[in-house]
This record gives sequence, structure tokens and C-alpha cells, in this order.
Amino acid sequence: MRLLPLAPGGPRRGSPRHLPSCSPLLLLLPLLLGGCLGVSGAAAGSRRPNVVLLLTDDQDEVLGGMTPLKKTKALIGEMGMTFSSAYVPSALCCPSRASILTGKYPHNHHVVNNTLEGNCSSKSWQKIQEPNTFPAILRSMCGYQTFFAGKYLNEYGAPDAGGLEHVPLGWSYWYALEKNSKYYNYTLSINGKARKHGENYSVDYLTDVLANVSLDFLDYKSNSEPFFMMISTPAPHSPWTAAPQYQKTFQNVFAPRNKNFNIHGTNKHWLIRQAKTPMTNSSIQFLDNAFRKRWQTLLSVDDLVEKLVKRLEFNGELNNTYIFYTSDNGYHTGQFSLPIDKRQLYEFDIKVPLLVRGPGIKPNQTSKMLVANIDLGPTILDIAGYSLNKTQMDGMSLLPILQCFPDCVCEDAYNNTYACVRTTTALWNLQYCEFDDQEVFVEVYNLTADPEQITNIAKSIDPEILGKMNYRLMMLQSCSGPTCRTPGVFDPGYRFDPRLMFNNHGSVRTRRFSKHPL
Ligand SMILES: *[C@@H]1O[C@H](CO)[C@@H](O)[C@H](O)[C@H]1NC(C)=O
Ligand SMILES: *[C@@H]1O[C@H](CO)[C@@H](O)[C@H](O)[C@H]1NC(C)=O
Ligand SMILES: *[C@@H]1O[C@H](CO)[C@@H](O)[C@H](O)[C@H]1NC(C)=O
Ligand SMILES: *[C@@H]1O[C@H](CO)[C@@H](O)[C@H](O)[C@H]1NC(C)=O
Ligand SMILES: *[C@@H]1O[C@H](CO)[C@@H](O)[C@H](O)[C@H]1NC(C)=O
Ligand SMILES: *[C@@H]1O[C@H](CO)[C@@H](O)[C@H](O)[C@H]1NC(C)=O
Ligand SMILES: *[C@@H]1O[C@H](CO)[C@@H](O)[C@H](O)[C@H]1NC(C)=O
Ligand SMILES: *[C@@H]1O[C@H](CO)[C@@H](O)[C@H](O)[C@H]1NC(C)=O
Ligand SMILES: *[C@@H]1O[C@H](CO)[C@@H](O)[C@H](O)[C@H]1NC(C)=O
Ligand SMILES: *[C@@H]1O[C@H](CO)[C@@H](O)[C@H](O)[C@H]1NC(C)=O
Ligand SMILES: *[C@@H]1O[C@H](CO)[C@@H](O)[C@H](O)[C@H]1NC(C)=O
Ligand SMILES: [Ca+2]
Repeated sequence: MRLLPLAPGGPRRGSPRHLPSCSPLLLLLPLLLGGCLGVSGAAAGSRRPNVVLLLTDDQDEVLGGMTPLKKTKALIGEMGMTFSSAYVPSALCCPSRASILTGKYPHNHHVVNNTLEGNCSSKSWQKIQEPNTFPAILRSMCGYQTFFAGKYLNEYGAPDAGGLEHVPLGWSYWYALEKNSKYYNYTLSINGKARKHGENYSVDYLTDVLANVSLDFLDYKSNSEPFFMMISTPAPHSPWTAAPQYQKTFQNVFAPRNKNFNIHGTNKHWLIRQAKTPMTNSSIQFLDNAFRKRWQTLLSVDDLVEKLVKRLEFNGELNNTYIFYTSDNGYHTGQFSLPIDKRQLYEFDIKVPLLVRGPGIKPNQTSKMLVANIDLGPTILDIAGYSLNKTQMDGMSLLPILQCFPDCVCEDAYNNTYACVRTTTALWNLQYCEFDDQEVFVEVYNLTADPEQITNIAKSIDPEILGKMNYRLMMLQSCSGPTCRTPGVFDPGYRFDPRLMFNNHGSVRTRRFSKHPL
């Protein structure tokens, strides 16, 4: 199959990605000072933040893929930002992983499928792309220690591509799985040396092995440079082998019977049209079982995340570490009568979870911003202080969105238009304001009782005072020369109505002033 970047109509980069005008974009600047080389060489104590990237294999977002990860959601999502519109430019392992590593769309990194001929871990990938991955830049330009553990690219370790001796440029610690995801009976390349694993849970279960080597790295790495870790789990990819303690969980869980479950994709391309609808009972049983086992394997990922966060905390590094959690592609179980797989163009396959916590990211935020996995590299380089302009990456840094500091409050907008009257007599030490917004909002303060302007008394103040302040404001708003120097006489027939103030409500205003010429 040939994989192209998302076609027009699919998630695209363009105007929807532009930040609202009120986002404090400028706050990015302090991190861009002179590129990371100069800054990381700066005084001790101002070390660059560490970064951890957790990557799962085939974890969907649309069908509830994050549901089993309760601890991950609490430790990463609730402590930072959850992106609800995170996409991959290719819903297939190798091209997607290549996009993460290079920050490029597939048409620019040329990894088109999971085979060597399709450039998955091919010699030309190794020569042209690997030296320019963001981990390679972190290591060579920013002085980071870089650690990799788990599944890399599907053809990694192939004899025609240098075998397990090949350690990609950019990694100080290399602990990579040969070929595709497995849980037992696999071979790892440990800094270029092969190590075989069998099927004894307590020493071989890959997700747990990755957890253990990651904790070891945290304990034994150097403390004088920042670090980057990429931990890439087999879960929840097939063969969905759960840890023994989780093989009985989710017995009552079935693949969601959502609207596109087990219906025929009548008006869709030929691959979808060939599906048998309704699916046979045995297909449904199979996919329900797959769904359940996928969730079971994710419980070990949840444990891994918890161990990692606890160790970072124990070692005093949690508050200086960004943690990203995402997947290389989504997944489907029964949608359009396709029993199980990914690689289709629909939301369930192209959408992935993305959770981020780290310094300067406020807890419990959700962003609907359209983001893609090609943004991870640029974001992480931005964290390290390396300018994206020095790279060939297609993505953009999400740091301004993540780190809306000190607060993600819009401080300016066209409807931040208001008019106020301030009086300062002993009894009437007041401020009265009307807003030209959709709410025609009114704020009133008694600065004698409330000099810090904490309590808006618009709703509780004597309506007559409100009417008088409103009237005064109207007078001032249209005064000129001498009329601005005289307070004007209050018309007792006047009725409080803040809608009369602004041009938006011009027709009413005109009537008002024609009735009471000043
Ligand atoms: C593989 O990558 C090389 C180098 O970028 C490129 O010339 C070639 O066309 C790619 N192969 C495919 C199938 O895209
Ligand atoms: C992968 O891509 C290459 C280059 O386009 C092509 O020759 C090969 O048939 C593809 N393999 C699969 C399994 O799609
Ligand atoms: C692991 O390999 C052994 C020996 O080849 C085999 O008996 C066993 O079934 C395999 N286990 C798994 C989980 O693949
Ligand atoms: C599995 O590994 C543990 C720890 O090395 C060992 O105690 C146990 O005997 C092994 N189990 C089997 C079945 O080999
Ligand atoms: C991971 O480390 C723990 C604690 O040392 C140990 O009990 C467990 O067997 C290890 N698991 C694997 C798969 O190595
Ligand atoms: C398939 O399952 C449905 C619903 O559970 C049942 O009504 C039907 O008889 C089953 N068909 C076969 C061929 O087993
Ligand atoms: C992290 O916490 C430690 C100990 O509480 C503190 O000394 C350090 O300044 C904090 N670092 C950051 C980046 O907040
Ligand atoms: C995040 O929100 C949840 C649900 O409202 C709440 O229980 C939790 O305490 C919040 N966490 C933080 C760190 O604010
Ligand atoms: C990066 O390039 C853009 C567009 O050319 C430019 O506006 C921006 O100032 C550059 N940023 C840095 C840090 O050089
Ligand atoms: C102010 O304008 C923004 C942007 O158009 C809009 O979302 C918001 O609802 C407006 N607020 C009020 C109170 O008018
Ligand atoms: C403002 O507050 C002071 C002190 O509480 C009070 O005496 C005065 O009456 C208040 N003025 C108005 C207009 O409410
Ligand atoms: Ca995958």
C-alpha cells in the first residue's frame, strides 16, 4: 500500500492552527536565547529541562483507548494538558514513527510503509534522516543524554540494514527491540549487542523490562546534563499478550457498538466495500477479545508510567521534566465491518492520545488545537532551547500552547471595550463601568468599602445609584468642551439601561439622545 499525507479535507495545517490573537506568543522568546548550546553551557542550577516521550503502539483515542490508563491520566493528563485533536499524518507504525523522530511529513522523510523497500529503517533512512532526528540534535547540539528503550522502527535489526549492531546516530543509551512489537521471545539490541529474551514473566515481559531499564537509567545516568528518554512500548499492539495478573480483567468489556460498528462502508473506497456485513459471530467474538486484551496490555503501561513518575519524583527531577504520552496510530475494532487493524483514513485510525505535563504547564487543561505528531520534535527542541529554524522540520512547537504563562487568560479582544465613570466623594467613592460586549456587562465598585475592587456590587447596589451612574456615563460619553466640565442635572425620568452606550446598539442610542439632547 502507498501512504500519503492526509488528503485535503482531512486534518490539515492552516488557519485553524493559528493561535487566537490573545495567546501570549511572546512568552516563547526567553527560551530561544541564542540556541541551546550557549544556554546549556550556562551556570549550573539553570539546567535545561528533561524530557520523557512515552510512545505506545496502536493505541486509539476514539474507541476509548485511554480508558484503562487511570494512573497515566491522573499523573500526566490531570497534571498538564490533554490534546483532544492530536493526529498522525500516516496511520501506520513505521511512517508515523519516522514522522515523530524527524518532525516531517512522510513525503519529506520518505518512509512510506513498514518494509525496507518502503524506507523503514533502510540504509538511506539511516544515512539521510537519522542524523537529523530531534534526539540526534538534542545529543549533538544541546548536550542531552539520550536514552531509547523499546520498539523503534519495524525493520530495525534487519540484516540488510546493519542488523542489531546498528545504533542510530543520536542515542547515548540504546535498548531497542528487533523488528515489530512482541511481549516475549524477542531480541534486544543493547547498545549494539544482541540479547535474547524468553518467556518468563518476571524477567522477560517486555513492558516491564522497559520499565526496569528506564528506572535504572534514571538512577545511573549522569546528573550534570539534562536527559531525553523515549520509551516505546509494544502495548497494545498484537499479539496482545497481557501480564499474568491482568489476564482476567475487563471480562465484561466489549468493543464499543458505536454508530459505525458493523455497518457497511457502502460509499467508501474498495478496501472498505469488500468487507462482509454483518460480520460473522466468530469475527465479532475475535474482535471483542482483541479489544479486551489490548486494554489488558495497557495496564502494564499504566504501571510503567506510575513507576517512572514516582522515580522522577523520588530523584527530585519531576518538576524539571516534561512527560509526553502518545501513540503511533489509532485502531479500529469492527468499524465499517473491518474486524481489526489501523491504516485507514478515518478518525479512529488517525487520531491518537496526547497528554503532556511539565514545568510551566498548568494542570487539568484540555486543548482542542489541531496538532500532529510532527509537532513533537519541534516542541522538544524548543524545550531544549534549539531554534526550529535551524532544522528542516515540518512541524511546529506546541510550547506556546502548553506553557501559556502566567495564565491562559485572554487579556485583550475587540470586545474588551468599556466605558467607566469614577467618582471620589466620601459617600460616592465609586467606579461604574459598562462593557461593549455581548453580555453588556456592568461592573460597579465602592472603593471606600472595597479598595481592592474584589466585589462587583452591580447587582446589589441601590438601583437609583446605578441609574445615576449610568446617566453620568452617558453624559460624559457625548460631552464636548464645557459640557465635560459640568456634571449635568440628573433626569429623574431616566431609566437605567446600559444598552444605550455603544455604537453596536446605535439605533437605541440615537433615540435616547434625541429624546434627551445635551
Ligand atoms: C527512500 O528514501 C530515499 C532517500 O530519501 C528516496 O530517494 C527514495 O525514493 C525513498 N523510497 C521510497 C519508496 O519512497
Ligand atoms: C512498500 O513500498 C515500496 C516502495 O513503494 C513498495 O515497493 C512495496 O511494495 C511496499 N510494500 C508494501 C507491503 O506495501
Ligand atoms: C517462546 O518460545 C518458546 C520456545 O520456542 C515457545 O515454546 C513458546 O511458546 C514461546 N512463547 C511465546 C509466548 O511466544
Ligand atoms: C523466572 O525467573 C525468575 C527470576 O530469575 C526465576 O526465579 C524463576 O525460576 C524463573 N521461572 C522459570 C519458569 O524459569
Ligand atoms: C523488574 O524489576 C522488579 C523489581 O526489581 C522485579 O521484581 C521484576 O521481576 C523485574 N521485571 C522484569 C521483567 O525484569
Ligand atoms: C450470532 O449472534 C446473534 C446474537 O448474539 C444470534 O442471534 C445469532 O443466532 C448468532 N448466529 C450464529 C450463526 O451463531
Ligand atoms: C524543583 O523542586 C526542588 C525541590 O523542591 C527545588 O529546589 C527546585 O528549584 C525545583 N525546580 C524547578 C524547576 O521548579
Ligand atoms: C483535575 O481535575 C479533576 C477532576 O475535576 C480533579 O479531581 C483533580 O483534583 C484536578 N487535579 C489538579 C491537579 O488540579
Ligand atoms: C524563524 O523564522 C521565522 C520565519 O522566517 C521568523 O519569523 C522567526 O523570527 C525565526 N525565529 C528565530 C528564532 O530565528
Ligand atoms: C467576546 O468576543 C469573543 C470572541 O469573538 C467571544 O467568544 C466572546 O463570547 C465575547 N464575549 C462577550 C462577553 O461578548
Ligand atoms: C460605600 O461604602 C461605605 C463604607 O462601607 C459606605 O459608608 C457607603 O455608603 C457606600 N456607598 C455606597 C454608594 O454604597
Ligand atoms: Ca503502530
